[in-house]
Amino acid sequence: MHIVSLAGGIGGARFLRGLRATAPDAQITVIGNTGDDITLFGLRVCPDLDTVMYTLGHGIDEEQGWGRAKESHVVKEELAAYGVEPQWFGLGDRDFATHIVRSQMLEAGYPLSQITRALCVRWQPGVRLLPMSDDRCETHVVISDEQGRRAIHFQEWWVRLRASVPAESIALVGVDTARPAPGVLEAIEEADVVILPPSNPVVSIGTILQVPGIRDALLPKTVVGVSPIVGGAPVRGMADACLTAIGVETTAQAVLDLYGADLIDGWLVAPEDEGVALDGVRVVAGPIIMHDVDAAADIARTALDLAQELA
Ligand code: GDP
Ligand code: FO1
Ligand code: CA
Ligand code: CA
Repeated sequence: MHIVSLAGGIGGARFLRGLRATAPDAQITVIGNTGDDITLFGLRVCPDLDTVMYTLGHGIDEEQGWGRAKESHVVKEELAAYGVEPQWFGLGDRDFATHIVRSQMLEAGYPLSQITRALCVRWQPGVRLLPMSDDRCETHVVISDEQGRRAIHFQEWWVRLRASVPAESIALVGVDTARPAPGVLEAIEEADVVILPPSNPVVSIGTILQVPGIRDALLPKTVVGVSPIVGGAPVRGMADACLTAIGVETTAQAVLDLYGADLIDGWLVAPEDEGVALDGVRVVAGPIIMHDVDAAADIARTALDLAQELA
């Protein structure tokens, strides 16, 4: 069986760990969000790809959900001693090595998809991890503050400002001319089922769906999604700030409506959201909190069984 999954960072990665556990014989292709990517200190950082790679490769800082386990921050301290900005983004020493390898390969002319494959040789994530696109396309957020109305990189809004300044709009810069990375459309075409993990519906899944060709390729497929919103709030993080920015309520219903019945065939919600409904979509209520790998595997199993039933 071939499963395609779209994924952001922490929510996506933890779900994929469960999916891999419950479907060890399946071929899983992950299309990762690269809208969060940023160049810092001359190095290309791909937070969501790395979160998936480290989580599935047993190298993640489990508590934090991103970055490397057993991390140290000597390079960050040394950069700060030179007064080099930004100081609000915490790159660890071990993580730096990944960005050095990636940046070196980019400089040599390799596309991100090939670089990601090379990095995964070390991490052996047990899935095929593809960036949504080899073309640079980054999420920016329009805010107004004492400096006026301006667009800042998504990471500055999310990490430095903790999404506390309202986003007036969110734009994926470069998406108009971005093409799906090699293998992305082919994987969707060949997929028996498509599973959307509980990733951020705006800046993770929403970003991937904006890459020209990806959403259209998904429409004829059987797609089952897991709601990232439970009882009117994100399970973790600040996804509500992203939804508000695009005028969508923070509910499991509104996220389903946002994705639409043309895309979604099955939708898993928490027991408290069991009233959620949309014509043409099978909504199933049950536990969707990933307390640990076993819980994530149970949720992935429910999603997969539903997808196979609907396929
Ligand atoms: P990020 O890139 O690190 O922000 O991670 P993702 O985009 O993959 O996922 C973030 C989303 O996952 C947030 O909106 C959370 O509400 C959701 N999420 C995190 N943990 C869980 C969980 O255990 N269950 C569900 N249903 N959603 C979760
Ligand atoms: N998130 C933070 O909240 N603070 C950080 O300093 C930070 C550094 C960081 C470094 C590498 C990486 O792969 C991820 C990192 N993250 C950090 C997480 C990440 O940037 C965001 O949570 C996501 O991009 C939002 O999905
Ligand atoms: Ca992300
Ligand atoms: Ca469909």
